[in-house]
Amino acid sequence: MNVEDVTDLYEEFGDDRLPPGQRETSKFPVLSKGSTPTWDPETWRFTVGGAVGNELSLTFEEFTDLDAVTQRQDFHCVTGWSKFDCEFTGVTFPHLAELADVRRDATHVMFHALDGYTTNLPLEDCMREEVLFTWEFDGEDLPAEHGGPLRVVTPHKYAYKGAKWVDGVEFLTEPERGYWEKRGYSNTADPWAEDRYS
Ligand SMILES: Nc1nc2c(c(=O)[nH]1)N[C@H]1C(S)=C(S)[C@@H](COP(=O)(O)O)O[C@H]1N2
Ligand SMILES: [Mo]
Repeated sequence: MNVEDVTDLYEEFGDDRLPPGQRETSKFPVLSKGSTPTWDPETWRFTVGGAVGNELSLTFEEFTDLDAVTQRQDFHCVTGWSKFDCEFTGVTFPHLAELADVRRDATHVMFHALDGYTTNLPLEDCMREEVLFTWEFDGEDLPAEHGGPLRVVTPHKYAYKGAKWVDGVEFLTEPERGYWEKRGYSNTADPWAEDRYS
């Protein structure tokens, strides 16, 4: 499969690929607020709702049948580590937004996950090709502890903006805060501005 290298996206935000205050690691640590949730492929649905013209409810098979891309991206955790050159396969956020026929009054997005985690972003921060709903990491099924069956990755933001075990996207007409955004982590989460805390 063709792999698109998007690791140069940092040029939009800062001078260095490694954001300030981060150190590079080759490991892939796991950070979850609780334990890894189980999922049942029979009942699991990925739902899209809120300010959309076309609500979606997709099985995992239907989701992975959508048009997918593979990208090489960097991953920045707010706790100070960055992992370069992660290969993720998935559906881009703009593609999903198009399928859901997002309404013109939508301004913000809330992601929902199986463990009760939520995270929010302005719509414009989501409407980028690098924001992926991914089920494959480095050519293998995304490991459960890293968010399998499906997670979001946000290489232009600290990784808490990417919901693991994502099963819902809600388009909002006003801002709301997610799990960590209510508990002191930055609402904006720009790694190159070191927006770690609010
Ligand atoms: N559903 C869910 N998504 C989540 C979290 C979580 O606890 N639950 N933790 C977030 C945080 S704080 C980080 S740093 C990344 C960690 O991803 P990783 O465990 O794959 O390294 O997932 C984010 N997404
Ligand atoms: Mo984190």
